[in-house]
Amino acid sequence: MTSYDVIVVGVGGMGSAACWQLARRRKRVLGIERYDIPNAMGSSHGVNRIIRLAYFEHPSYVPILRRAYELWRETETLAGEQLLHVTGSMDIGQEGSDIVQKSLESCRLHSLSHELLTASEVASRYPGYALPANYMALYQEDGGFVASERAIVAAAKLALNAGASLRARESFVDFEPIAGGGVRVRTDRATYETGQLVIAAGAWVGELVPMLKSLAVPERQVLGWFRPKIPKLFEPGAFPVSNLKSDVGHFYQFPEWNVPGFKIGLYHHFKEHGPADGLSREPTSADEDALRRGLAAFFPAADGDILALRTCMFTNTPDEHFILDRLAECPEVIVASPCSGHGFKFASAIGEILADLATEGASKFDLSLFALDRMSLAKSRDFAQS
Ligand code: PYC
Repeated sequence: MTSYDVIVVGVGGMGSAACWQLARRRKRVLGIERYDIPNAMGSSHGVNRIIRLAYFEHPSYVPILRRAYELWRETETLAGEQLLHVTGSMDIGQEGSDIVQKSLESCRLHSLSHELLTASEVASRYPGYALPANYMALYQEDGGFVASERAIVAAAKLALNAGASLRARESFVDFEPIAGGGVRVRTDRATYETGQLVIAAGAWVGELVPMLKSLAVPERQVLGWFRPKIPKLFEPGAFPVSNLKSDVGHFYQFPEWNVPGFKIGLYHHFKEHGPADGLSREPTSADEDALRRGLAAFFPAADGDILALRTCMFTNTPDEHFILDRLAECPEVIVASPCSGHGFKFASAIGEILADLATEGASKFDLSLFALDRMSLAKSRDFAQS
């Protein structure tokens, strides 16, 4: 039976980075992916994902984000391709809103340069934004986006070049601890032995690790690209990425890049939950209408013809923080990646954290926010049923 130092299940954003970080340490690593590398079934396709430092979700993410920026830069140097594009980022809400306050808290705690802008200041700097007068924005200059599909390709190639084995179209079936240490991993094609098992299976994690079913719930998400009526307002130099919380939804948006159209998403779109393979990948006119509500309210100059709609998956935890921990029942198994829709930007750093956990037994980052035991199972059952 073939044996490895580490097997990584899921070669998407986190898994590809983990495979590379392990292979560059000269570990025998196998990455297993049930679809293709890359693919359009998971959580990272649709061209790009936002990256930002002023983290309104929690200030504890900021040190990991700083490392993620460094590693994205290293990845692009080694891959010979720009992956991280800095446009500046804005967190936008009504005056006194949580999103702006929490983003400000992260900036102050971590000494991040930032500016608070009124709606009219935003309009004069970035005229693609048409915010109501009672809105304000926190601008942070380091925000931007990562070319997510290309980043997976880059990490997978670096992993292969450093000696990793990657196998696509192979499905994980189950694992069992081996008496005396290690884990036996069964797939639909083979059985392997490994010292450590990293499960970075995104929206499939709850199916692969049944105890996580109620803690990591897949959700259908839709991204839309629309033809701007005034294209120059939505070019990367003219339009910072943003998260905008409003009475009509939490929208997130990008300048036009790489494919035609201004890109917008509605966070927790229609709150459609279910098994990852059961959620429809087919976009509908109702999906388009939901995104157009954001265009009409805040980006009227981008409210042109529809150019593309893509579905992807979120994997939500009850408190929307990540899971990055070992399984108490089998400590050789490390789980990563239920990221509640905001994880891709971290993939470069999470790859390194997973490699540190698998090879050193610890990370230099405080991972307590991501520990499994923070979530009581009773609460999570309520969450799974809601
Ligand atoms: O991290 O800014 C973000 C984001 C918005 C929607 C999904 N992720």
